[in-house]
Amino acid sequence: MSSRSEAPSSSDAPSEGLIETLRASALAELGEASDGGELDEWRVRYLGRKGQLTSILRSLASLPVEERRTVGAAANQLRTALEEQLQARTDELRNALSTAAEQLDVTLPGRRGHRGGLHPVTQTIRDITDAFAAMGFQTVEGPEVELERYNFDALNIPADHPARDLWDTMWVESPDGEDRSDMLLRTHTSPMQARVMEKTDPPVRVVVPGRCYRYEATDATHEWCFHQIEGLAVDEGISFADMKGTLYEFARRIFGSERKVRFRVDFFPFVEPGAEMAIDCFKCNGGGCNLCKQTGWIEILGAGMVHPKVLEGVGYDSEKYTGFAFGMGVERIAMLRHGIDDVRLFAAGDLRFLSQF
Ligand code: YSA
Repeated sequence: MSSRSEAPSSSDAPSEGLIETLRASALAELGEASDGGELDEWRVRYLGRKGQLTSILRSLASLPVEERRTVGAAANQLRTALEEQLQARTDELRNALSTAAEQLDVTLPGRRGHRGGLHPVTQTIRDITDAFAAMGFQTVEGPEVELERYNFDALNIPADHPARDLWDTMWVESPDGEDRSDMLLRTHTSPMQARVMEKTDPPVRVVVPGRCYRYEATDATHEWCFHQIEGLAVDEGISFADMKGTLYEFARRIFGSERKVRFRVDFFPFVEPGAEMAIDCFKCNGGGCNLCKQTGWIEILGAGMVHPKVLEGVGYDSEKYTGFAFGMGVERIAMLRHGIDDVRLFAAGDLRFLSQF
């Protein structure tokens, strides 16, 4: 509240003028009181035992009889008026408060908060690495900006080898714009084979999830940036049968025990022999449909026995140690598991798509 009137001093003889002055200041201050505490202070200031109006009423006795009658009537009339105004202001503030309370309806049901979730590619990576962890494979990660040496040379893919055409490459420039020519965005996760073996003596059992990049046009099954999971097992006496058993078990855990698995010969310069693995199409159960391009089979990964040159390149004795390796596309597997028909949906950032997983 702003201005407050002084209490009438003993030298101020009660008069009708003084009462009118008091009425004006009391009503102005009452209008400014905005809560119960301020109303109570106001009441004490004007109507309390030592309040300003009470003091006037007490000092009426000192007035001559005629004056006492008129001034006393005015003071009593002011007391009644102030009491009524106090009640009115109290009601007014109470109503304002209850209106605000009505606007906040605490009985309404709460608004559901948005709950985040894992991206379907992340979920698929976790499911696959968990399946391999149960078979003794450790998960490791490696650089996405890779040296040409690991991406190609260490994998038995020399500069003039036609297999380099399979992996259209994004080469990396140094910050000053110079072409580094020996650095690239890895085209597959296979460079981690040599990186892991250089640092580890056999036995080796690892899976390597991560992003890969290829300079190619995108379509429903090809992205320029996608994920692979590499697998590598090297030890004494590892055979093709171990590879098949491991990959069968992976397929059973990820796609269910009712799926059939097919191996066929394939070529990769860093394996000998090489294979591709397919599962029977779960949409048509192998009968042939648009999903499996009428073949009844869906290819899910490339694999093979690690080429002796790759083992020797990292200093392993290829007479003593053998191993198998494989590489699978994570988006393609997620597409198969969830019936998604376009790989580009994964990176489009559309919550209508992502919130389904
Ligand atoms: C083969 C033998 C081994 O011993 C180890 C690994 C491999 C795999 C090899 N490094 C490789 O990259 N083969 S691949 O070019 O055929 O790709 C493997 C998988 O990645 C494909 O089956 C597919 O699922 C996925 N892929 C490839 N290009 C893709 C893609 N997914 C989305 N977009 C693309 N552009």
